[in-house]
Amino acid sequence: MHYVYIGLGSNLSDPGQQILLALNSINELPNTDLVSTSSLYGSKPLGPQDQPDFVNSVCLVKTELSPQGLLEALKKIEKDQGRVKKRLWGERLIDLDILLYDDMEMTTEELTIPHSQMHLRDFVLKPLVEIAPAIKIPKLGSAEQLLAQLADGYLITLNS
Ligand code: ROI
Repeated sequence: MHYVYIGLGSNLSDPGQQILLALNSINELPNTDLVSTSSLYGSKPLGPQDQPDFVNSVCLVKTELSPQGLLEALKKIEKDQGRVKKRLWGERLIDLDILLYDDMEMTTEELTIPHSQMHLRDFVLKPLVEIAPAIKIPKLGSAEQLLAQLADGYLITLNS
């Protein structure tokens, strides 16, 4: 069994619902169980500002899928849910990112674990620390400390 943290983000077509839909699909993957899910967080877009605010969340799954197998499964969920690529760093219906996979470190053309930008993003670290207060990112250390050191904040209060 492997323990994997997945980041979820959406800023189109009722983002909160898109996140919940994706969590359901993740829980239905073969040999994969959802262990815990963070609250939903509102955030200002990182990237072009002429796009809607995001909803972000992080979940923990227990899985027998390999990193590559899980990546392909997550891409299929994104596609089935109706994601179409619009522009770089632009709006998205649903984005599913592998953040941490056990304490693995790996880089391929398709996949970098830990996620290369996660330590710079409060909309990733805050929900991560909510469900895993003591979590450490390989080479970088405590997610809680990394969060405290961040200069820029994207998080906003969600009004739903
Ligand atoms: N900005 C926020 N706030 N949340 C995201 O999940 C997110 N995802 C992205 C880009 C477009 C870079 N910006 C984001 O992929």
